[in-house]
Amino acid sequence: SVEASIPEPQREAWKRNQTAAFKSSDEFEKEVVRHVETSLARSMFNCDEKAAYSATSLAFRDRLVLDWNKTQQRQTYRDSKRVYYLSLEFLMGRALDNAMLNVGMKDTAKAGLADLGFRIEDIIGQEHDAALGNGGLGRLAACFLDSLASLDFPAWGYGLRYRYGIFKQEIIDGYQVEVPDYWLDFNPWEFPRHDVTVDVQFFGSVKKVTNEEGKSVAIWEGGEIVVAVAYDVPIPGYDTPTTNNLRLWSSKASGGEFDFQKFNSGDYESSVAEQQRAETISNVLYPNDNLERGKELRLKQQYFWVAASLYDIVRRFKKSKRAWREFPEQVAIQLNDTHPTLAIVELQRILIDVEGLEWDLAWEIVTGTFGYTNHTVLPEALEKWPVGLVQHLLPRHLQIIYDINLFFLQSVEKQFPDDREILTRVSIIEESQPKMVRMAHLAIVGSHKVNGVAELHSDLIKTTIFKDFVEIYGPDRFTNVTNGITPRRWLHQANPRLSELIASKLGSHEFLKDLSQLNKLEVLVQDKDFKKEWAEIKFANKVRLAKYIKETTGVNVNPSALFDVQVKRIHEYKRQQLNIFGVIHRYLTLKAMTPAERKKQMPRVSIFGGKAAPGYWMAKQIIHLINAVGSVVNNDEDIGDLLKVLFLEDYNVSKAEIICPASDISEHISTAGTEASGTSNMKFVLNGGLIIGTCDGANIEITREVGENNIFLFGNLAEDVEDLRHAHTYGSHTIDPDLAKVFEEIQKGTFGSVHDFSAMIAAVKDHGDYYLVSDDFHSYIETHKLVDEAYRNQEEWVVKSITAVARMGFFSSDRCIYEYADGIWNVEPLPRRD
Ligand code: T68
Repeated sequence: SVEASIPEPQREAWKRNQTAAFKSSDEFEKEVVRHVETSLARSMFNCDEKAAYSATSLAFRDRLVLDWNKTQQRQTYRDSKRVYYLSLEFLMGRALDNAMLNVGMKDTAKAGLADLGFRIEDIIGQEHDAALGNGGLGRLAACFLDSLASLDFPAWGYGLRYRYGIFKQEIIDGYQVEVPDYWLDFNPWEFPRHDVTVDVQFFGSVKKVTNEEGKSVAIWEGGEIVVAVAYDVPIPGYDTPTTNNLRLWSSKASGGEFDFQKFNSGDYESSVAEQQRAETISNVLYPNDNLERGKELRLKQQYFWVAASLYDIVRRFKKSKRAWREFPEQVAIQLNDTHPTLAIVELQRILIDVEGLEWDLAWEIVTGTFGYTNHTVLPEALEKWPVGLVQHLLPRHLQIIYDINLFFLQSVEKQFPDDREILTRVSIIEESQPKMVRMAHLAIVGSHKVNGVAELHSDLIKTTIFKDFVEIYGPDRFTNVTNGITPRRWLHQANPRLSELIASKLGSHEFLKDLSQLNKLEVLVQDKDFKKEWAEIKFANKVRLAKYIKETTGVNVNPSALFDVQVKRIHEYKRQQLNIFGVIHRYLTLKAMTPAERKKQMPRVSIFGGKAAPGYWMAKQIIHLINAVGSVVNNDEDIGDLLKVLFLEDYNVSKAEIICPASDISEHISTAGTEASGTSNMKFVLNGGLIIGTCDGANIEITREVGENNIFLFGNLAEDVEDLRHAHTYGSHTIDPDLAKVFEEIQKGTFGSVHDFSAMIAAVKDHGDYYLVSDDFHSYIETHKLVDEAYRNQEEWVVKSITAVARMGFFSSDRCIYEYADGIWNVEPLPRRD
């Protein structure tokens, strides 16, 4: 056993003194007070909510670390295969509530904190979100970490420790303003590992030399070194002692604080400048979602993180003293999008240049190790890097990329001897001006599996952007793993009352680990008391959101109105513009009615939230229009409670936890074929909200599961999009008459800023309506009428809501992890038995 490594006499002393986790609220209180007095160096007379939060978190962190130690010991001792999830983004949100629930100690903490004079909700509310991500891709990584730990998989996440996460959004005069998110002033959840460092090389040159065996080898020399320092974040599983690790790298200059030579020679400024340049690498998260802009610093971030992570993974493998061939039997690495694709090249480099393996064996190891997940078909989001930039920053890697490409194209040529075109199409190097490295092609060639994130999306990548690769490798290299969400955070934590109601009916909380058990709720749809309680919980959640809206915007909303929510990154393809045009149409319709007619209408609250990338001008105009419409509609006395329009500032994970449980209907209305999956669609339905959506991404599978009667679908299908776009450009393009009226109203100045909004209108009227806003407008409006009608029948609505939740079991991220483990990683859980 592991213990045998300590000699007998000392072993006793260690065992006797081992730290024990708190078991009662008394013991928890002791820990909190100790942390206030020692770790925070404060007295009990000076303990505000922030300090109480810090001390509570430290008490829980201590607990997690004890579990973390044992989990890591066992994984090392058993030498089992591990999964490494490489993601440039982990959108974790708050950690304390999650840690309390996952270790099953929230009630204990609540009692202890109450004893000390605090309300647990206030303490939880002190925490700053860990917002190291943009949107769905980063949140998916966070849900996967929760599932991996909860299911006892030996798994690590690897990412970057950005000093600044996604910016904080403020709305000033209706416009988005970005404020830096400095979140690290006190972060109790991370452990700096100043002893775990990796030197990462950049720039320099390559020389070929002949070694003693007469073999030509490449030596990469010169350039500069940046040091990667590890920061570890414990990831607790739900209802299991398994605690995994998220390792985030931070950059610092080599040579410590600053270059002493330069310092001593009097060049103080340049020595500090060098330190700052090194630190820049992990300074800031790029705030674009579904867009790549080819900035040098971004490529530096990618290589810095990939090189440090691979060094760490290889170092761990080498300790096992196994043969290199066994590497893929011990290590599975998943690439979250193409951002970590350089890992493929880096592993090949380590194996051939550092470890001296033959190319072919090395390449077999590499492809056996990696899997690649694609998250988008949007052309502007596919990563490409100028060859010249890669050459400059990573000269040896460019050579290896060229060699990978050469061998790949040679085999394609053999397979398709009469087809020159295919070589141009699939080449890793795009022969453009300037030449570019196509990261998706490199990721496909270097992986044994490529997956999309919902059925439609996985089919689309096979028939469009990666079609040639299906011809080359056969269909088996491509697979689908439909996304999922963790029910721990998105049901149990966000909606505790609903979670408890379900647990009381199912007899336990087991459904939180086996979400398919929700289907046992379906027999209860005729149970009057159950339906009543179900409806009461939704109402209470709406009251809570209404209170939040009042506090943050000053607007009073009626919690009995139909809450209609669209919260996600602002993007033309996600079509918030369609939503706000629809809202204007509703406003005009109400205005045209007599007061008697108006009385018969269903009151609505239209809620928007989401960030626009700072450089995405059109997205910012959409935010502005939503706010402009809100200030007119919300102050119109003819309208009153019949329509309110809100834009909630700074949408993030912790706000999603308040918003998702409070929706009646949420909007997932992307142009068909553009949203790879979507995951908030799943969060809303799991919380008893229904969906209005297009036949896109996971909406299609949600429909299959919950049934067509329990979802509101509208709009053109993906298969028709191309023809419609063609017709806009080459045929006559008529705008939907109701939409034309909306445009006229905007252009009259009803919502101010005619000039600002003209580009949004022109995109539809004059520039080909790429996102099919006009084509889908009529069916969108008609479908909203159906929503209003359905909502009138509250009895039926609740039945739909319960039925939909009962059928959502498939969308747990636990199911995703089992599919990845089985079909891509070939790993097994390693439960702890203590
Ligand atoms: C999202 N992608 C997809 N990208 O849009 C969404 N992009 O449909 C899907 O559900 C989700 O991934 C999970 O699979 C993103 O969120 C980004 O945020 C991003 C970040 C950097 C560069 C490109």
